[in-house]
Amino acid sequence: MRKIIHIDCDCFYAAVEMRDDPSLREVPIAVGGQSGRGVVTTCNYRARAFGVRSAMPGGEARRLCPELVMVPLDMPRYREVSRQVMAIFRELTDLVEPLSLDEAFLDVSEVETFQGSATLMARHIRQQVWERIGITVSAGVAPNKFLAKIASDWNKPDGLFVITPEQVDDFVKVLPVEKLSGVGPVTAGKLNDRGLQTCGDLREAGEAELVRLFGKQGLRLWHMAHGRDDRPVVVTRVAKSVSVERTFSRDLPGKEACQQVMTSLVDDLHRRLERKGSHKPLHKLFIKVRYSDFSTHTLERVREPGPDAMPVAGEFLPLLDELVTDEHRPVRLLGVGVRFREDSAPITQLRLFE
Ligand code: TTP
Ligand code: MG
Repeated sequence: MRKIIHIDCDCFYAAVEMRDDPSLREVPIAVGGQSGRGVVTTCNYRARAFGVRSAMPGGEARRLCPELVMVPLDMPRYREVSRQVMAIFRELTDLVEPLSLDEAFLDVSEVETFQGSATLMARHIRQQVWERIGITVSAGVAPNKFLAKIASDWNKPDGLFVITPEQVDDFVKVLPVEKLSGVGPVTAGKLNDRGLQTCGDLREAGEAELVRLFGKQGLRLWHMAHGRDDRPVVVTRVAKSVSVERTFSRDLPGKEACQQVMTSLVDDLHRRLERKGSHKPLHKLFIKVRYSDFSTHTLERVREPGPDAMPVAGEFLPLLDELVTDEHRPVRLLGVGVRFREDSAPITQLRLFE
């Protein structure tokens, strides 16, 4: 059974604008659409109360809400905030699949922090994004992607909704077909015309009937109507490096203590590499030391070709030896990491994707 979190920022572009200009916080705002033929890309929840929506012509939005404040788009700023938000997700797991600037799926099935509780992880992420970035996000937790996405929308804005494996069946049975991914107004209309309103109705209609009506999509509907969705979380970003670091509750007294910690630190690195499922060839090893006065030093070396795919503690010790020149200087933090050999094919794909 997988644990999937879907996160979607609340009125994303508008939230960034409100964060950066307090005068916009208490008024209805729409982003984009200020020029004659421009459309609203998004609007805050105050504006939504007037019926303003994404993709609405600016003129119509102003008619619905005369005091609407129109804010021009600032894509570079939204991209930067998006990057920061995604970075918070990646502190939890590398299995992050961004769907757009403001939403992503996370597969946290293997994450052991937070006692393995995806609910606690989602709560943590929501809090971190609010405290560190200053916008709210809504999160959904479920055993698969399609349910997690429905869940994140359930208590929007600033909400969290969890569908546990035990709840899936009851939840799906009464779920309106419009909520299913891929079911737009046309498909929904066709289903409703046949008296099919909920996933429970789809189940009763039967697999053969759904396939007869909708072909391959019918089969997908049939599976979703049972709460099933096997699509994996696909990681499109190519990691250039992986590292782990540890801050000690009490400073290590010096180099020798660092050497002793190395084995368990490299074990952590192995786990992280395995979790990424990355078997790309390693190019470099690096090491990081932060002393008690917070000065931070790093050293990196090309890795000598050897028999092991995974780096071993013995390979990091010479770097430690070289980096730590004062044997008895207290160490606050120690980190180890690897850099992958540049691999041109996936990077090209990433550019296309972007
Ligand atoms: P959404 O997540 O669809 O919308 P939202 O974040 O503004 O509002 P919420 O999630 O709270 O319902 O889209 C994310 C951003 O993408 C949105 O802030 C603006 C942009 N966008 C467009 O440019 N065109 C569109 O048609 C939509 C829907 C969104
Ligand atoms: Mg959003």
